[in-house]
Amino acid sequence: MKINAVELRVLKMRLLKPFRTSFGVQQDRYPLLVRLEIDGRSQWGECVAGEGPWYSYETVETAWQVLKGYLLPAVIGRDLQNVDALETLFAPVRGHHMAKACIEMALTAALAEHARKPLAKFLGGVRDRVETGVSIGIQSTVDELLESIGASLAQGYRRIKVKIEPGWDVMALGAVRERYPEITLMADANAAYGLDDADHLAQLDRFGLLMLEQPLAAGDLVDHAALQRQMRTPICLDESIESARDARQALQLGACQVINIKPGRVGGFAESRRIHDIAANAGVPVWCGGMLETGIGRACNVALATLPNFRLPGDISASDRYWAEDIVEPPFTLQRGGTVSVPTRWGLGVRVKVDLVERLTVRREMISA
Ligand code: OSB
Ligand code: MG
Repeated sequence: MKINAVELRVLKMRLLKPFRTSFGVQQDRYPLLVRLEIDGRSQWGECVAGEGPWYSYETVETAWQVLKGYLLPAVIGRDLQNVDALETLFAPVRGHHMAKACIEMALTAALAEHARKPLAKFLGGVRDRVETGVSIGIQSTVDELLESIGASLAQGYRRIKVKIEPGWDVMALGAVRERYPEITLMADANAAYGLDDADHLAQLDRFGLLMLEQPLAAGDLVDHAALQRQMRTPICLDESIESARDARQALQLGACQVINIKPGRVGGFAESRRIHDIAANAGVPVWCGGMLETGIGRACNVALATLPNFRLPGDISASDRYWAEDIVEPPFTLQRGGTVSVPTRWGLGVRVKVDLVERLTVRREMISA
């Protein structure tokens, strides 16, 4: 397969509700999309980089520059029979896994289409629906939090993740547990704490959380291991795991008992698969995180979550939790048992609404040889 050219676009899309985490509030999302011209057809992909360098050092702007300046010149016009060839060409660029991932995932979808398989089957998936949950942002009041959880449960979601930060943790989760003693509940701190907070965080043990996601800074594997020794709640790593090497070292250190895999964060499907296998061999479950994706990135996440060691519900909510109108057809909808169905069409499995994408585009550029 040959990538003849790549179109980069940034869209502007308003989230239905502002999303607040320990690193800030987001109301508008500016997804970076790529459209590969490959063997005479178009293959869409999505980069998960955020608008500012909060969750990661990567941003929409850095991804655009690294794609345009380094990654795309290395691959445009080359014959690529598989993803290994792409990874080899990308290897000289240090980091920037989000920029790399959007091309890797788009190429994989194109290879799946070429092999006349749905992406999930092409990846080796074993499920036709995936379990999902919701990620609930930091609210102004406990009443609003309880209301938001109630609404999600009423819609059929079965796992609730609550964003926390210092000042919005023990009290908020205590109120949730009092109202909903039985729900599958977890918390995500997005790196808002330090090891000095270990005693405070250990108070979360009494809430029977499924896990505590990324309590400490991304680089603090050793401190996560120390914290895990001081609390019963399983620690899950998100920001800390950018590669299979990170996963291997985190597990060796005892820094976590669960891993959140976002293919867009780790460089794509191939690296996700490596992390999946390392975790499986260690008896550690993984689940698929989300980055407020459009239907394009969501289709990739759904496909990945069909692999066997994705044993916990993902942050893969339905399209209507984020967008008034998704840019793919059909949109992702919530099915019985709090699941999302895996597309069965070849390749990415959803059709991109090109006219809508066109209307939402705020920046575009064609990169060719
Ligand atoms: O930490 O998992 C996270 C969204 C943006 C950046 C980081 C995270 C999140 C979420 C939302 O929690 C997950 C989703 O529903 O897409
Ligand atoms: Mg997270």
